[in-house]
Amino acid sequence: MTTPRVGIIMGSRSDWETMRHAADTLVALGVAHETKVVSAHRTPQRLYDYATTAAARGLHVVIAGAGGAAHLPGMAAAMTRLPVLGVPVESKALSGMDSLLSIVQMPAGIPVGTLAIGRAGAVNAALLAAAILATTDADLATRLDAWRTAQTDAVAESPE
Ligand code: RP5
Repeated sequence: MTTPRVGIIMGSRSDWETMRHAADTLVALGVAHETKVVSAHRTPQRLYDYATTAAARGLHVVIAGAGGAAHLPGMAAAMTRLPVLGVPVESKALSGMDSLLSIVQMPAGIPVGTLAIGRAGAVNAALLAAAILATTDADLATRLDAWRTAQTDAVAESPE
């Protein structure tokens, strides 16, 4: 078993429909990762245990997705020095604006790298995590470059 280098956490199983895109992207790039439901308000002890042991367990980056009053990324960031990338999950009531503002407006001192609302944010969080790891992993850098080249090649010139 390869030690996970990226931890994907989310506040609820209902977030998986969004966060699975982060996991799928890491699979495509060959980045070992783990996924877990960790709620800041429903399972605070699970969050404490996860965040305070993340670095020692070998994780390098944490991707945290949550919706509504989305304090999971900020709380996780408060308890680990690892980079935390926050994904605002699209909420029913406010279309994810609540999630976005909850995650992005961190007071100075504890940063959360905030991505876009929904699937785009989940995909980009994984790409950003891979880019961070690629600074010290030449093989992954090659795979990431190839992924981007494939994306470029897939863009048709004609709209029809
Ligand atoms: C947050 O509340 C979760 O991140 C989720 O986006 C939202 C709703 O959770 P459920 O009521 O669907 O479990 O904690």
